[in-house]
Amino acid sequence: MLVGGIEPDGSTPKKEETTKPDVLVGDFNKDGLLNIFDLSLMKYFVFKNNDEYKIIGDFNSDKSFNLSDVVKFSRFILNCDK
Ligand SMILES: [Ca+2]
Ligand SMILES: [Ca+2]
Repeated sequence: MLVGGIEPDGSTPKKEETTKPDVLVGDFNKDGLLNIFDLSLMKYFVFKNNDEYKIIGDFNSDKSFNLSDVVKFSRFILNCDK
């Protein structure tokens, strides 16, 4: 999957691929919403080394899935899911 911006052959990728991956980041249960259920799953999966969760769990876009993503996602959920 393309994460950076320019394809190896120099072509410009489609716009939607540059802005976000084909999964909703943080949507661990894949219901199209970001809420406390995803946070629970994120906390569970953060200790698993699985490439699928590396993409979906990278909430702060630093290309790795770790506790800093969980912290940021927690704040996001607490501010938005009242
Ligand atoms: Ca969800
Ligand atoms: Ca991250």
